Amino acid sequence: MIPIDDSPIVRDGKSLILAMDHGLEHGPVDFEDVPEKLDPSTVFETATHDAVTAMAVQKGIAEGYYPSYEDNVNLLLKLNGTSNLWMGEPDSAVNCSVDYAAELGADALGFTVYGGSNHEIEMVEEFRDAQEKGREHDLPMVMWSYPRGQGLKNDTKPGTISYATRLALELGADIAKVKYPGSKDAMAHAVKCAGDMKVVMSGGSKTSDYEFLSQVEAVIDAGAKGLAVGRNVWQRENPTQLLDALEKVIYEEETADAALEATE
Ligand code: FBP
Repeated sequence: MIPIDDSPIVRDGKSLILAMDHGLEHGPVDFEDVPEKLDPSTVFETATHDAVTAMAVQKGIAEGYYPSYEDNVNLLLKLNGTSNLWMGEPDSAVNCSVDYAAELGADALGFTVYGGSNHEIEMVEEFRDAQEKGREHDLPMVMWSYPRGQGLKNDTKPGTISYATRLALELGADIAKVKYPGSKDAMAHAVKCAGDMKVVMSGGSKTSDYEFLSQVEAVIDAGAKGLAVGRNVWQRENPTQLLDALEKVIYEEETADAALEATE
């Protein structure tokens, strides 16, 4: 297994993963205000920005669109995913094999684990198969570590997010993508619980430039190694401008204020 810091999805120890699997996870509703983004090429274009270390998509999008972008974008193939039409206890169908992801040119794998769901046992066993197969292909594994289910009333409270990062470390993820636990201190604790595994913050629904950049500044200060973000980038009118600012906050560790001033 190559060291994670030598992976193409990592730049100077950090990652900015642009996620675009929302059409499956949430449905076309996420594109209502930005209908032009229903064309995946538009988001792949955004992912050619230097700040973006990988684009996370499902198999069908990779098959149809990645061949045109393979020279300019690193591919993170999301192996599982479920639609919002599913009304059961949180679960995620495995939609792509590791061998096929490698054939499509993946540079990394992504896998959701809903710790705490009544389906946790099967999900973790599926994760095991994917993680071990990924090792054979030298493909790092990013875990969408999202504890949720009947027994979890609040899936972003500090103790839940630090459990999410620890669970990812112990199950063999290279990067854990977790929700923001509400404060810099709580994120710092979640990062500590992850040992030497990288933690990145999940973007969440769109907020203002300043609010989002300040949250990113806080998580970088807390020791997180970047972002895996979707809506907060591609739902914007000018995603490139925000990526310019994110590049400063994540890789150059500038403040949100300084990054905004330099890029406006
Ligand atoms: P956002 O930055 O838009 O929140 O995307 C991150 C992500 O994990 C996507 O990969 C995924 O489609 C979505 O959030 C799932 O969100 P949730 O399950 O919390 O609704």
